[in-house]
Parts: sequence; structure tokens; C-alpha cells
Amino acid sequence: MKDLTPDPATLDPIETAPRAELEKLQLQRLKQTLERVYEAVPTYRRKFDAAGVTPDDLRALGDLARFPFTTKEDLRAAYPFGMFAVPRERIRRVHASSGTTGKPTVVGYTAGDIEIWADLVARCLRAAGVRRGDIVHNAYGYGLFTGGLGAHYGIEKLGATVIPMSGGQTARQVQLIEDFRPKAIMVTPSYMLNILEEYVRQGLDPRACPLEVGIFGAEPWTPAMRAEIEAAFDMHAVDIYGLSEVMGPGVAQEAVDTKDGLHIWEDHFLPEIVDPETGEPRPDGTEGELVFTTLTKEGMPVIRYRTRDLTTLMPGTARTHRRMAKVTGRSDDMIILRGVNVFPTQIEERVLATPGLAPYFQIELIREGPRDVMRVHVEGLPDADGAACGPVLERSIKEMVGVSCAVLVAAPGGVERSQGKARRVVDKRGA
Ligand code: DLL
Repeated sequence: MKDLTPDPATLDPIETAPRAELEKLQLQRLKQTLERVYEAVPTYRRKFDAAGVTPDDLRALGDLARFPFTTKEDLRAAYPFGMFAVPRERIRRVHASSGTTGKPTVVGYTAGDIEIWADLVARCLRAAGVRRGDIVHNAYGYGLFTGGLGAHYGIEKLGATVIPMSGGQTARQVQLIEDFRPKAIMVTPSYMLNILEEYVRQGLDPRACPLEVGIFGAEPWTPAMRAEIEAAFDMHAVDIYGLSEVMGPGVAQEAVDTKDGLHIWEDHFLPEIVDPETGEPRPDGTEGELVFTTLTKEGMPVIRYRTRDLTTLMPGTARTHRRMAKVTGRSDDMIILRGVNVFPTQIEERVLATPGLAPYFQIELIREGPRDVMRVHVEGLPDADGAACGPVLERSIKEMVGVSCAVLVAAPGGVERSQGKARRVVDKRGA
């Protein structure tokens, strides 16, 4: 793999600014944000009033803990445009989350928000080793999902050439990568495995592909998956994080030269970690639920938004901005099996550590009488004895994760392939 360390002269000065300078900027922007939402958004005025706080109560960054949280339910209750802090006419674009149940969550951006978003994605790309003049294949889905368009404008802003491929049409993805020879790809890690399979199907050597770096996010993925993809394509694999409610892709990014967690762009987003049950703040270095307050958003700022994502905050390294560890999972995706908490990422690690298994899996939850049962669907590699791998994985999950499950080894191609965000858990217990 090539050394892709960016030239320090190309970074935004704030990326390496001393903490004191960064925190001063945060405090000033946070005050403005609180004042703006208190004036302009009825939901925030009502919630602040109910909690007995006003924007004047914020004197230091730590005072933010006195302000109420914002949840997905708050956003749903204001559907579609009730959380906007500017007149609707100033909103240039909306995005929306698919929403598994009920109404989607709608987010809105002013022209200024779209500029900052593009700047931050460009910052992420630079951290990933992409430079002005490079070609970037964008396989995040275009449309209401923030992935495609969010990445797109950042690539352009950097001064790179974007291939706006979107998701799907896997054979075509491979053809365009081979013909246009992009240096970087932006895609979900699970869909990258689909592309890998297509390379092999077409008789091409993925290690000879032109890609030097993949910028993977929109779903949890493990260090084991990084190793899998880096070895298969002989490319760097780095993590990009974001969520629609806060902006979209580009809230945090891993540096290609350190690969030690994702730097949160703290000049625009203030992170906190809280106890997922009680909401009590937790110190850096402790795992908990990630909470964000936006510092510069105009269209739809959020105050202490509960992401449901579980991670740990750590001090800066390649940048002075704090890092978040790879997301373990969403509290919504946590499976509680006979009293043991299980995340799909733990199963992913075990599958990838089992020789003879392909890197595809899906978890199925069923009820057998009074018992919840977890079935893990996997596939054997074409030249391996799949049947023998099943019991090996069962034992490994029992030992390392602490739960009994049934592993079912399907024929190659038998496990559902990701088209974007992988569907890791199929819960049939209610059926
Ligand atoms: O997935 C934004 C995005 C697009 C990020 C492309 C990165 C790349 P949503 O559809 O609103 O937005 O989903 C946000 O996806 O709360 C996490 O649960 C999960 N997620 C996003 N990035 C990561 C990541 C986009 N790098 C939700 N690791 C978030 C783990 C991630 N989970």
C-alpha cells in the first residue's frame, strides 16, 4: 500500500489548532446556536423552558449538560419542517432518513450549510489521502440519503473528479473502476464486499485494481473487516462517520496515516458521551452513547442530539480534534439474548476470524417456545468444507461473545448481499 499521508500545508489550520483556541471557538459558536434555536424553534423553546434553562445559563462548555436532550422522537413530532431554524424559503435542500417505522426524519440545509458540509467532506477526503486532481468513485446512494450527494459535493470542493455512480449495478461499478481508474472509492464496507465478489466473478484480480484508498462508513464495521478489505484489494480502508440529523457523512473521519479512530470536526460539532440508560455524562475514555450539538448549522441545528451510537471519546493524535473509537453498534441494534448483550459487530469479528468462511453473514432471531434463538447465516468459501466451519464458528461465538447460537452454512451466494447499508439482523420473534 502506498503512503498517502497528506501534506500538512494542505490541512485547514483549525485541524491542528491548540485545544484552547478550539474550545474558545466552540463556546462562542455554542452560545450563538443556543440563542438562535431558543428564538426560532418552538420545540427548543418549550424544552428549555420546561428544563428551566435559557441560553444565558451557558457560561462554559460544561454548562451544556444542563440543557435537555433532543431525540429522534422530537424530530418526528415536528415532521416535516418544524425543526427548521430559518424560514423555509432559505432552505436549499432537504434529505430524509428512510425510517423503518412511521414517518421519515427530515433535515434541511441552507446554502451556507451546504458549503460547510462540502468543506468538511473535503477535509475528510484529505485526511484519507485524497488530493486535488484525483479521481473519486462515489458509490454511496444518491437521493434522500445523505451519503451520495454529501460525498459528491465534498469531492468537487476538494478539486477532485467525481464519478457519481451511486449504489447498485455491481458489474457496472467494476467496469467503471477498471476503465476510469479512480484512486479512491466512497461506499459502505458491506457493499465493497459485493464489489469484491464481482471482481472475482469477472476473473479480475482485485489486488491489481487502481484503488488506493476506500472511505467506508454509513454502518458499523470492525478492524477485522478493515484487514479483510485491505488485503483483498491491496488498498487502505479508512472510516468516515456521520448522520443526517447532524449533517450527513463527514462529521468525523479517520486519518489514513494513523488509522486510530475518527477525528470529530470539533469546530462544527460538539460531542459528548452519556450513559445510554440514565443520560448522565461520562468522561472521555469511557464507552457510552454519542450525543452531538451542532455549532454552525443554520437550517436545522440540533442540541444534544442522542445518536444511539455507542463509542468512546479519545484525545486527538494526527489532529487536535478528539477521536471517537469505531462505533460498536447502535443501541437499537443490540440483541439481548438470554441476558447477554450482543452486537452484530461482535458476530462480524468472529465470522471473519473463522477460516473457510466468506465475509458475508446475517443474523436471524426467532422464538422457539419460550426461548429466543439466534441463528447466524454464513457461507463457506468455494474451496472450503463449509459444513466443518459451522461448528467452529458456533464455538468461537460461544467463547468470545458468550452466547449459544446456531450457525447455518449456506452455499456460496446464499446469504443476502448488501446494496448499501447491510441488513445485519432479521428479527422474526414478533412474527
Ligand atoms: O449514514 C451518513 C453517512 C453516509 C455516513 C455515508 C458515512 C458515509 P444516516 O443514514 O442518517 O446517515 O445514518 C446514520 O449510520 O447514526 C450510525 O448508526 C451509522 N453510521 C454512519 N457512519 C458510520 C460509521 C449516514 N462510520 C447512522 N460507523 C449513524 C458506524 C455508522 N456506524
